[in-house]
Amino acid sequence: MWSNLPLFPPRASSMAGHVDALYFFLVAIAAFFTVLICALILYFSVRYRKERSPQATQVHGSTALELFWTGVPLGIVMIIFVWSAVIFFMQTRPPKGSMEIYCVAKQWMWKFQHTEGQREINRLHVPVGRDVRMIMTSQDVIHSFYVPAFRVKADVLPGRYTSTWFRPTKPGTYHLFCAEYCGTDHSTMGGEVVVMEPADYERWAAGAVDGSLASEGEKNFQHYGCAMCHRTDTAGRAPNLVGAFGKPVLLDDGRAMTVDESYVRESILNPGAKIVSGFKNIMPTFQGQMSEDEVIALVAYVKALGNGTANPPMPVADPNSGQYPVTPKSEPSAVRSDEAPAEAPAATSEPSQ
Ligand SMILES: [Cu+2]
Repeated sequence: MWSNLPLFPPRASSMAGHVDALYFFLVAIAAFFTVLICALILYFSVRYRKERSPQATQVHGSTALELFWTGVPLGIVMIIFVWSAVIFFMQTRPPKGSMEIYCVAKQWMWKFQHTEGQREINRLHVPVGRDVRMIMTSQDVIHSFYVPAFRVKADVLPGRYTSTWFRPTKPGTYHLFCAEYCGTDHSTMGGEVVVMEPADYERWAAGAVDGSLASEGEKNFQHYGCAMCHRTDTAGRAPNLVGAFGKPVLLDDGRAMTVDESYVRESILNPGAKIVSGFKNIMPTFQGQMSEDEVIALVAYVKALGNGTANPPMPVADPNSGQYPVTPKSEPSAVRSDEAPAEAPAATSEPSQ
């Protein structure tokens, strides 16, 4: 019934029913008290008008009344609080096994990158019935990813990843908005989400021309010389990234944390922030040298190294000697070579798998 009301956007995600139910409850509570108070004002205005003037009885203190008008509102707001919290937790915790799509917002467009390699601007294709997790960042100011039909809205901030998720339930095309005023053309910063049948989506995603996002990250990994230190053997000057993603890691200050997208991003752009125990703070920052898109591809590659779906980095020859180091250098250089590292020859004594 409500879905036909033009005041409301279509309900096209698993979250929409929950959000609407809470919303209608809030409206119902507000309507009930509005009507109740208006009716009482009218009734008392007539009942106690001056011409009839029955004398009002003054009441001083009533424990029962105090308990009633404290207890009832308390009960109502606690219901609202618990109900909202349940929905909030549902909304902020993507189900395990969600497919992941990266998003970079900028003035004034939405860029999306699928792990299969598809890139889109202001248009997002997703399959119906799948949990979709958005991993988002901004290239400039604060934006907000808002799809009314999914009842999903999440801020997109520069300098960090934020994330949200949804499960589309109906194929169709739905509005995408930026819901945070972000400058002159904020109002044009929108697009559409196209929800497709799974088979159609597979066909669409298979059309990627440049290979997967992780394979693009692998190229960046070689290009920026990451493989010189992040080696797959124990001789590396930096942690081995194979199998690292999603696992706990011990830092040199004794803290433990899980390797997630935000940690990988921070380690690229601010490498000294969280050093893995047993390693030195020698990595140069790539802040200002890599675009958010390149960082995202690297994050996707490190993630794929974590679950074994990507090729491990190829060993890279030492730029000075041309040799493949077998022992860690005693005084590692803190300066990155600006030249792209040499391609590794096919035959090598290093373990390459
Ligand atoms: Cu915006």
